[in-house]
Amino acid sequence: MEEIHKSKLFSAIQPSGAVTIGNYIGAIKNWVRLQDEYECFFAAADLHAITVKQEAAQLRKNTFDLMALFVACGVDPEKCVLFVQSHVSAHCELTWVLNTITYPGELSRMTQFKDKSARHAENVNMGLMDYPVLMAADILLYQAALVPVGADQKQHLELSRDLAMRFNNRYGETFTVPEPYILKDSGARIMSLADPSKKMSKSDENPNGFITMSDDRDTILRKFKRAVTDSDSQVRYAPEEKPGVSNLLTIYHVFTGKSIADCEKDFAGKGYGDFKLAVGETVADALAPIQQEKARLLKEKDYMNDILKQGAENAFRTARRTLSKVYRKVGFYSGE
Ligand code: ATP
Ligand code: LTN
Repeated sequence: MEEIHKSKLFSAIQPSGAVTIGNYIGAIKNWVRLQDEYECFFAAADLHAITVKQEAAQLRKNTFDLMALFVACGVDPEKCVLFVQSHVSAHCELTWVLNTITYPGELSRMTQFKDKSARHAENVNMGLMDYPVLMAADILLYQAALVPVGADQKQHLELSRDLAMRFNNRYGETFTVPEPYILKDSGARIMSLADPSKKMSKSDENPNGFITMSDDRDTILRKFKRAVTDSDSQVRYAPEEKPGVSNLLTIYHVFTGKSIADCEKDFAGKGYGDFKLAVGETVADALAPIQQEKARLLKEKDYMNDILKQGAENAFRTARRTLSKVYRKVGFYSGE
């Protein structure tokens, strides 16, 4: 039988805290949708996570937890390569080479670097600045054609594309130039429930701003009940004028699968109280089976460790091919 070569896809999430429904909607949910069409590589980006302070035991736990969550959300380890970034040393090795074609100015003007440097002023380190180069190495190692992420990662992906093109120009065709896959609608950027002008983020100091994938039903209902809306009382999608309500409508639309127009119709003539309760119940109902499956997987330690071991081996096989090519192109002596 003729072998069909699928295009490759790479994405990752940092094990830097509890995953939010923003991460789920902007990233994981799309991975599940794309996994049949592409040859997929998904990682827990622990090398990225240490660019801000992490507690070692917590990082280890978060990493295992994140991998169980991927599987519980429907990322199929039979179809996709699932692995921990630090298990494949090629990520650091390619980062070094890419560093030599990256200009400091390209990194110091990155929005995320500026934000995180301001938030972690006591720990502005070279890793934080080099974060986007490591991300480019992740993507380029696997010759990924597509990278599904939330809108906040767009600038980093542009750098990955620039570095791929720059390397190809300087040393000859080596890397696939990756395309971002970012949702067109507002699902690409789920906003904080407490302040709809800010993106929902797992490292927000106000836990009322985000819903995590492991929040229980009461917590979910309580957080939605407190969600910031506006002084009007119409449930209508208008992101500029009504950012809070529009964000809740987006969340409801994603978890019900109904169109935004149909979601608005569900609440015609109803007040914000009913609306927020319905959004909360919908999210709690959708998360319950994922939470149950994750709890089961966390107990299946051998099974999960096998997936990660196999994943690292498979990832390494692909990564090594690219890294050897890079080493040859830049002129490293191979002993042959
Ligand atoms: P941190 O707050 O620690 O920086 P984060 O919540 O932004 O973390 P990441 O690990 O940086 O999470 O992101 C994982 C994925 O989730 C990325 O693809 C990112 O674009 C996406 N993502 C993060 N926040 C949102 C959001 N609010 N809406 C949609 N997608 C998001
Ligand atoms: N920086 C990403 C996580 C990440 C990533 C990647 C995403 C690390 N490496 C490669 C896509 C491709 C983030 O979402 N904060």
